[in-house]
Amino acid sequence: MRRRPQPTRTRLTRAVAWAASLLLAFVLAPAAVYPTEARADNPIVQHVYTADPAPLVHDGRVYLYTGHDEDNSTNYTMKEWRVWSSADMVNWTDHGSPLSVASFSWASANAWAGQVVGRNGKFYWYVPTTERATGRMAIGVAVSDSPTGPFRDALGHPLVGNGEIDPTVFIDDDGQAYLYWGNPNLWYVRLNADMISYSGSPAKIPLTTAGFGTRTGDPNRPTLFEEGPWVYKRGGLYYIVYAAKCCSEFIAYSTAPGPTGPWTYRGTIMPTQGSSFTNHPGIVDFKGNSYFFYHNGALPGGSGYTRSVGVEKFSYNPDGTIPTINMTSTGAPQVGTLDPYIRQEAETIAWESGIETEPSSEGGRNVGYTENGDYIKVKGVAFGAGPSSFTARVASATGGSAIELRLGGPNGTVVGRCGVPNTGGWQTWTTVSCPVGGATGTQDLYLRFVGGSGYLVNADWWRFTAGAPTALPGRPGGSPRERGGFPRLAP
Ligand code: FUB
Repeated sequence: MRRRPQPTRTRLTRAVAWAASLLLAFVLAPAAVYPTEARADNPIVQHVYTADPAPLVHDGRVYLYTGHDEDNSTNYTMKEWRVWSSADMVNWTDHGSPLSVASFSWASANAWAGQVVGRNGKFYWYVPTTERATGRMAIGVAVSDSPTGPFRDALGHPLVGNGEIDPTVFIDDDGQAYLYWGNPNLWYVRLNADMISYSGSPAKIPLTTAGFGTRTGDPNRPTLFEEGPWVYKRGGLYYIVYAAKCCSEFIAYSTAPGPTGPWTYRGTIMPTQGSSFTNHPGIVDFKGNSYFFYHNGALPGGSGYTRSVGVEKFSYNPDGTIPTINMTSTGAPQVGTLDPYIRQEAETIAWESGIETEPSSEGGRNVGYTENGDYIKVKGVAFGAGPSSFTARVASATGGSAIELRLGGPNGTVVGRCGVPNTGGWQTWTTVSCPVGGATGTQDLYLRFVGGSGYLVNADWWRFTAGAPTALPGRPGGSPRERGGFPRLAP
């Protein structure tokens, strides 16, 4: 039997668990009275640090591409890019890392801020990374048939390289695509329809104070433009949103009547906030709302080099200007609900404490490294008239563990308890089921892992089955222990 090593938990995971235990003391006492727990949903991801958000809307989901600040990073220790997706802006599925510095044979380090755009049924990921031959930053492009990858280097060499960073790509209504990037300058070049080559030479956008505001105190950089451009068009107006001033940065924007200008400075979107000296914008419309993505240092251990991505909903002013948007810990409201009667990936998470994710031998990813009391919150689960049972795909190399199903909070009402046997290995999968009672309406669901010491349960996916409870504890069909000892049924 292959035993999974029991690595030391990351500082981030321990820190989040510590923060969660503090939170329990202050938040969960009221939660015991009020079943709907008011709970932070920013940062979007808690089990790894994330940075440099780039959202993409495709086929009813928002895909979020980020960098990954390694634990204990003290100077942009970033080896890979990550992908997340959501159908409701609060429950985010972890798709892992389909692109890394190692994906580019010509690159040596630094998985910095990129963006993915879709065209002709393919997805193109433009990233800045260090070119080994020159030691300077260059822009690479990777391609995939799926928004979640796998992505492969489209060229085998940089698309363009001049030592500057932070590519953003915009495709105009006439089909012309533009690649913009830069720090300290702001460059653009016209991309060809193949999205992996360009016409003409890179050109500088004039950084005038009328176009990009006035910076004081740095004669080399007279305007506010610093880095991280994000270009898009709305209602005939072109927007460029960017990190301004340094350091600490804030987020500003300019508008223009065309994709190359002339630009007019429009002011601040997000003031300097949030314990990170950088910030980075990404804006999309999704299901009728507008969303602003950014990063800060809000997680335990967070800083300018251990950042995490958040999202806020906003509305444009009637004249097309963008209001001031502040960072919050509550984040964007949920769009719709989550259907518990179809397969849900265990790594679809609104909030968690203590868990990590890893590649699953059955494809995709699984939740793992769970210890006693660790939990996953899934927000706004539409139980309706209520389920009769819960089914999960699990693996474990230890016995006597269970997944508790709780409502409203990690210590909330128990509506089911599914025992998890020793399956013979952490990637040896079996399906377990248990009865459920008392889960009706729309509720926040907590999957809480309980058992002895050490790692307990890996979970790949789960779903509920609708209907009145049928297999009660103590009746034929499996012992209460096998089914996890379901404690009680609600009236
Ligand atoms: O994450 C590395 C760099 O920090 C990005 O490329 C910049 O936008 C800043 O966020």
